[in-house]
Amino acid sequence: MSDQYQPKPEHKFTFGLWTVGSVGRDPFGAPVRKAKSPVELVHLLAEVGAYGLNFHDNDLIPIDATPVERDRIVRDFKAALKETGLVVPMATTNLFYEPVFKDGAFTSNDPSVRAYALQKTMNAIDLGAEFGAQVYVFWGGREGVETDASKSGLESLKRFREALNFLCEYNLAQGYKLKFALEAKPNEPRGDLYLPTTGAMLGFIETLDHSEMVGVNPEVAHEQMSGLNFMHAVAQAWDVGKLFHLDLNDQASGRYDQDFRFGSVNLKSAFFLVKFLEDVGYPGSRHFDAHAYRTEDEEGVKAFARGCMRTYLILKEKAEEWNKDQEIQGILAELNTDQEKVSPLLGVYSSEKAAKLKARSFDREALGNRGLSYERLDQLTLEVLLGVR
Ligand code: GCO
Ligand code: MN
Ligand code: MN
Repeated sequence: MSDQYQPKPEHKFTFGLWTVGSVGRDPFGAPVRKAKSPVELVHLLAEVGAYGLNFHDNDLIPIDATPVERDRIVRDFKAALKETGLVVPMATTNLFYEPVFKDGAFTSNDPSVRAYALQKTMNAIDLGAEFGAQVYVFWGGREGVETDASKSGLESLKRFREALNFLCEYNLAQGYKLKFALEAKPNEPRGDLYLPTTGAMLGFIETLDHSEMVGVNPEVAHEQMSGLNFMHAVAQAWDVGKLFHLDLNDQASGRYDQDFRFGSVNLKSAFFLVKFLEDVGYPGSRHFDAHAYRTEDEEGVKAFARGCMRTYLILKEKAEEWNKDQEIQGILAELNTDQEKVSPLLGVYSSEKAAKLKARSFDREALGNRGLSYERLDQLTLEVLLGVR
């Protein structure tokens, strides 16, 4: 095993406590693995070489814990982090598990539920800040409907906006400087979830009072569930300075939310994603929001976690190879040459450019006849990935 695929802190690999902590329960079957305490999970993640971990409030503190229990758990958890050197870059709130949230949290019709959701989130933000989190994720787990008879789509957006505006002010008032990252998902566990894609979230963010504080947390599986190209969503978020965090996993299109090991299904998509993140120098966590197959025991969970990180690092190496490959770069250079020296007419508008462009004649047929070599380019990409270049 080559050492270059060993995870190191500089790679910023993180896992949710709920990911390696998953006991393998699903709608059809009971848990298959024993629940581990947060402290045990810290040690498991340290053993496999992760840099950090993230949690929902109730992954760490049971919802009915007394203040004394809370303090003890926080103390033990901090000690485990100190011992292992693991950090907590992101935290979030569980606003989906308890029956009180069966019809959503911030978008519930019931003002008491909306108020409770705000209270729970402020407490969870305090908890995240106490552990030094810099990013706070909002996944609207049950912000949605089964029937549109139940809630107004417009009113729900207003309620969600109102809650985020409130919490942005709270973040400012407490001096936490957290960045908020909104995570989109098209459906599951609700029939339809509001703001189903990263693009929808990016549009919504611009309507917030403190839009500068709010970005996105795109998840591979969630865009792929919608049949979308994940890397394109990530590129759009990056382009507008909103890629605050991201959830890596994998998923076959059109299925339930599978949360598979990173790279295990759509290898080529995973490759272009890693290449994008590395090429632009994305500075944030490489967070895995996935879990081991239900067939696995503890060793399988470790193999799953190691596999996520190892695949990322292998793909990172492949991206470097791809970038250095002479034939690939030759094709790209050829495709981008300005054969007819028209570049000066592009870019920022001027009346002269417009006039010159209108006066110019283009050989439409010749342009249309040009072969683009994308077949060769894609085959070369596959050969880089398959290790035969
Ligand atoms: C899911 C989501 C969650 C969130 C997590 C953090 O489909 O269940 O991806 O795992 O990412 O709740 O907000
Ligand atoms: Mn998910
Ligand atoms: Mn997620």
